[in-house]
Amino acid sequence: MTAHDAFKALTVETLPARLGGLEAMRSRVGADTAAWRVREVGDGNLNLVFIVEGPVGGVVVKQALPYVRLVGDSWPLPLKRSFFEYHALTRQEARNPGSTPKIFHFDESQALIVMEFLTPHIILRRGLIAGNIYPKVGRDLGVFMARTLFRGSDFQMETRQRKADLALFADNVELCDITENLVFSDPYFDAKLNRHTSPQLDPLVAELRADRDLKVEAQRLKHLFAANAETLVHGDLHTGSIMVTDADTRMIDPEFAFYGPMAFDVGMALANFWMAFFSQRGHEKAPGDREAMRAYLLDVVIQAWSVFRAEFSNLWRTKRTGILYQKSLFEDQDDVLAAEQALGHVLHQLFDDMLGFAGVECHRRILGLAHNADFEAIEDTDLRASCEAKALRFGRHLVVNRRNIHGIEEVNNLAELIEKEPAL
Ligand code: SR1
Ligand code: MG
Repeated sequence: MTAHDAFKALTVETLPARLGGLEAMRSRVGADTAAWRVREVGDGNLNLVFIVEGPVGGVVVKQALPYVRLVGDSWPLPLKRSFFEYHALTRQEARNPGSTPKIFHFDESQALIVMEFLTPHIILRRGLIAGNIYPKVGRDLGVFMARTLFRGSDFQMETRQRKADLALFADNVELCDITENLVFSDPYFDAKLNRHTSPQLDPLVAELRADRDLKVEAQRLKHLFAANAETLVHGDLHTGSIMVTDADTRMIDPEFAFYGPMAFDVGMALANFWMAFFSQRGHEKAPGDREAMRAYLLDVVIQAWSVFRAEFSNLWRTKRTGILYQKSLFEDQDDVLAAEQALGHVLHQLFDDMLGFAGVECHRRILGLAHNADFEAIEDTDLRASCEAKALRFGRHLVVNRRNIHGIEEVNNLAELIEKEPAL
């Protein structure tokens, strides 16, 4: 394919002929395309994903479609999201080596990326639903968030370069628009594409949609999301965007990347562990048999947040080379305490904002268009609704009361209390 070929979606049948000439494929899969085995494995909301295996090895081919896969061609979506995913992956890899799949080839006109086939990794969300414990994930996630978020910001980056990057990613308008609507607005009114477990959740949904404080706070968070171009965020960092083994953690799918608030990635990521926590009751085969899993999930939250804080603080002290909180004003004047005081303010604000973003993420996964399998896989709808109701109440508390919460343990205590109470 040349750079100017018109876009055409790949199929299992056409992929070998269309990609068989690429050195990136031949060297990693094998030169004889007749020996390639191609599977379409994408079950996400937006794209096609193929695993291609052959005598030499395997790769993943991800291709964007010109519409939202979850909804169909009635919702067009530009192919350029693949360009943003490619550029986000290269930046994340540079900022935290080994944390993303390796990229072997990018074709902008075909909106496709050939990348490392991560095996035996599985999508973290699936593992958590199955009740698996991954010992490294909290730590790895904390490090990833601290490094990518700090290093893409004016805390570290040379400001001309950061502004150029900000301009590059500013064109990811349509993906931002999805988040702006699906996360921050649709859950709070009767939007067309919304759905929820009905009739069980109907009274609670009506209560939340009539909750003035909640709606105002959700819009303040949307304001922050849209107006605070602080760093290059992943933009969709949930447990479906993380692939794991016991020993390895990789972050995938940053097609929603743009310059936004640091706290957005952290809040979205932690919210998905809290939702996994609230969903566990629905996956029990015998009463209480997910107790250890619940404890593990809260522990991941503690680990991810404390490692994030520690690594962020380490970068603050050793790599603060950008235009913000210059060392020339603080350390260079022998005023280390001032630098520490400023760090405290930054982390405090980040914590408050993170809780707010976590709260709206809980709401949108239960009330909006894009639900998560943690709850959807619970077949008994009464049981599912009871798990979801707890996550909704938890989310409401985070959004509305976030400024009066003083530590991550307090949030986990609240989650435990809500989880034990009757929900509906
Ligand atoms: C229409 S896209 C719905 C959701 O899928 C993606 O993974 C993002 O989370 C988005 O909000
Ligand atoms: Mg995705």
